[in-house]
Amino acid sequence: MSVGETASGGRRKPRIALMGEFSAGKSTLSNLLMGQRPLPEKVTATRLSPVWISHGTRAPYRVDVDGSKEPVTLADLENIPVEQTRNIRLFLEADILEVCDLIDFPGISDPNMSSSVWERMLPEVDAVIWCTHATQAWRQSESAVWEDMPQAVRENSILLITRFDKLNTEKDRSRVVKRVTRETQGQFGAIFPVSLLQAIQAGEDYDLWDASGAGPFTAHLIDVIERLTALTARTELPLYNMANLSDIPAPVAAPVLPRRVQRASDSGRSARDRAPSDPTTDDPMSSVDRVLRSS
Ligand SMILES: Nc1nc2c(ncn2[C@@H]2O[C@H](COP(=O)(O)OP(=O)(O)OP(=O)(O)O)[C@@H](O)[C@H]2O)c(=O)[nH]1
Ligand SMILES: [Mg+2]
Repeated sequence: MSVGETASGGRRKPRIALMGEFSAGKSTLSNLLMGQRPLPEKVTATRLSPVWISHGTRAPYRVDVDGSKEPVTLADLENIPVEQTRNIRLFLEADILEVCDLIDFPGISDPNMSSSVWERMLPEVDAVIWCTHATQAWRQSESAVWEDMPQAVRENSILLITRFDKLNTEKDRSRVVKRVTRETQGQFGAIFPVSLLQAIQAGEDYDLWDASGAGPFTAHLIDVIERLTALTARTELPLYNMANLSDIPAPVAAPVLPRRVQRASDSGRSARDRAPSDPTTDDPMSSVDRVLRSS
């Protein structure tokens, strides 16, 4: 699929990539946001092409580097030839996919995989949720990749310090957040520490959900999607292809936001009214979905 082309033929949705080092929690996060677990979450690095996930019921397929398409099965994702595959297209009926596409990237510095496997997908991207391991946060390899990211993408991106439960003392936690904040100054729209493990375990417990970091993060994510929706209404070209947001043509008319992307706070309901969900039950409503629904 070429840059700017939409799966449905309609106006395209913002495309949010999940990026970072291997095992940082990219696939776990994609699954958490979708409230379903189609992507493998592995202790060891997975060798998987970028998985571009959109709303719908179409059968999955792979897009070869030459542009040809071929049906694939979910159970067989890990046997798809990585170097020859541009991306895997997956269609699911998760609520979050009604307002954005998610692209689950492979780890950035897998020695067994050429970086072109993920680099060739970058021009499709509007924003990134970058997952960095709390115990080795913001390595040189991560900062090197981020340095090359256009400002238009950076300012709409979120840095998630994942696996935060692996830091045992308050002193360690505060030190990591301070250092990463200092080292990435001005390079992300926002930074959040999060334990995806605790977010999954939180179930319907709001206090645990907020304490995991997932509450503040998902509230911010809704703001980002709202902003991106306004931007992508003005251009078919993904923001990666813009040096600056000022390159986007001015709006002809104020974009009309889908109801689901309206701020949750507009409804006058507090975060406490919005229940997180447990992706371990096959409930298709993820935490973000519920926040969107409550608007
Ligand atoms: N303790 C803890 N484990 C986590 C957390 N997030 C993810 N994990 C675990 O880390 C492992 C790797 O997670 P994935 O989601 O597969 O990581 P990934 O970034 O997609 O990894 P690759 O696709 O291989 O690059 C899995 O075993 C997850 O359960 C977290 O916040 N805390
Ligand atoms: Mg993964």
